[in-house]
Amino acid sequence: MQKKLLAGMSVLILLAALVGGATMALFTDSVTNAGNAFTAGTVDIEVGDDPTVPVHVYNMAPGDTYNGSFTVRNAGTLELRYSVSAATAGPLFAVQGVAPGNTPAVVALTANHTNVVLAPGGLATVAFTVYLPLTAGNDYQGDVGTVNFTINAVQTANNPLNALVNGGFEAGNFTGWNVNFPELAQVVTTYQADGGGGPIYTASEGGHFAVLHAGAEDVYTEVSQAVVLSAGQTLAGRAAFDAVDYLPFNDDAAVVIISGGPLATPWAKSVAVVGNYGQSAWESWSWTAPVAGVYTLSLRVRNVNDDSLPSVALFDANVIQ
Ligand SMILES: [Ca+2]
Ligand SMILES: [Ca+2]
Ligand SMILES: [Ca+2]
Repeated sequence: MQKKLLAGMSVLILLAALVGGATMALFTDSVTNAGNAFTAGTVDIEVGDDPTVPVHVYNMAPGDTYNGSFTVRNAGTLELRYSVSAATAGPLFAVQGVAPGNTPAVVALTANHTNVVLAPGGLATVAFTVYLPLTAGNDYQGDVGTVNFTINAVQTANNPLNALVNGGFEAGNFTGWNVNFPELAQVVTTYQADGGGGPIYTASEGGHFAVLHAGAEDVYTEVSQAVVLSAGQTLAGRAAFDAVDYLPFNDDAAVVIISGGPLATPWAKSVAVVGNYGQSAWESWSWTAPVAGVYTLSLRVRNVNDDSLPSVALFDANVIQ
């Protein structure tokens, strides 16, 4: 492919910081027992010394990479956690013309941009690149683009990152979980397989675990919980399956990760796997988020082919690592 050198191209990179401010709801005490004043802390994040000054990059040629950075500062009185996102605008970042030669510039945040903790007064540098591909065509000559960086900050106090509530069911109930058929789901301390004739299970972690019974044919009994994960964070847990049925009534159970639709199945069992009336021991499963996002952890079991001899799944020790 012919590489086209462009002249006279200018790129405007505008640093516009949206300051995510929040005021913590502590309180001021003014009762007669003097001297007990409490003052609300503040969450306040700033960009650079003067966030209104834009960075200008002129004369980018296809193949050029601009390496930029800016500084963020915790100007409040509370420790905070911030995340940065970048949004582009302008023709330099838009697809133009027809392929080949219609690849626009791209911006990437390269460091320190997700869930970075800053103490009061603390500084951090956010690095980014703007890259104009060699395959950019003449349509991009002279074009201008703008990048807006948004920094959202929240307090870290009493605000644990990515909490999974009651992941090991130690509350003794389903606090934190969505349960679609409560009559088919219990939190227990022991479970005996095969309706009381099989092996006895105790908790894999702590003293309690969840037991889900299959219900109507081909309908999952499910408990689920949404969690926020950063890229590279891992969800893990333990599960076991008690086949109460025989083939061809291939009841099954699974741990499913949902984001929009089903994304991954890090654990699954069925009658076919454990054998007629069989069961598995507690097994560990894990799954790592490829990108930051909100994911739903679904624990489930169902009857297959009919609704009799409902099989059972056990779940425990769900954690974010
Ligand atoms: Ca437990
Ligand atoms: Ca069994
Ligand atoms: Ca069944």
